[in-house]
Amino acid sequence: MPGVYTGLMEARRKNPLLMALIDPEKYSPNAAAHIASVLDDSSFHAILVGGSTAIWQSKVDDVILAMRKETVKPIIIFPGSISNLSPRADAVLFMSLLNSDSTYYMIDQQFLAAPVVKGMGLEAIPTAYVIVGEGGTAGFVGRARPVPEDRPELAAIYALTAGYLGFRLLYLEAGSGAKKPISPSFVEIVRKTSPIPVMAGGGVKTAAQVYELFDHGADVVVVGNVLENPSEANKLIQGLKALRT
Ligand code: 1GP
Repeated sequence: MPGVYTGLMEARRKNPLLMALIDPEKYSPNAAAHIASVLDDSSFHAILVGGSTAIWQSKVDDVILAMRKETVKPIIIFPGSISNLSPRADAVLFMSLLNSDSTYYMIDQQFLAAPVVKGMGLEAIPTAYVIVGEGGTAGFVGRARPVPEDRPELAAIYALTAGYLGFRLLYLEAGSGAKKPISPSFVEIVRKTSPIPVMAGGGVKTAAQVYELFDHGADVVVVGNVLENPSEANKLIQGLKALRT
């Protein structure tokens, strides 16, 4: 059986990828189970679980266990901190926040987390995390020096750096609940330089926005907040059905 990263990259050869972000602070196990069953019958390729603030681990375990019963899609931790880890997941985006002013978010927390990830048996997917624009809570908590929205060439240099350092994904983050997503032209400029697949997330609400980011080269688009509103989530999922071919 291929690993999670390998499986996703195989899927990427056919279509760009969609990932749903579930923040365990915002979902009860029942609500998480419900959204997982909806996502299981959708074009989404994987479910990310995490948020920017700390959370106790048993809550993360409960949310993942509840989702596990409803979906066969890979469940990947998107950690805000070491407390977001859970052995119930399939993998973890083992992230370094490259444009943080603090070594804590670049390497210190990863140092603390590495033995835990190993002990939990999680597949670690080396991911370079770069905050763009307003950056939201992730930018605030992570002490980021966000890349200005009109300077995509700086993010392209981060992409090159991340590739040379051996990261396997680059995540461009506008911040959860951002007023607008990272612009498609920004993603396009980064993608032209990036030696590794580019993820974009933060503020994506509609299928049209997802398609636009895909058209401009995003390998992965992440949506989170919009899934918390059942009617908006349904509209988004229906609008993305064309990806299922
Ligand atoms: C946040 O990029 C993700 O880390 C998703 O953002 O919640 O705004 O969709 P939204």
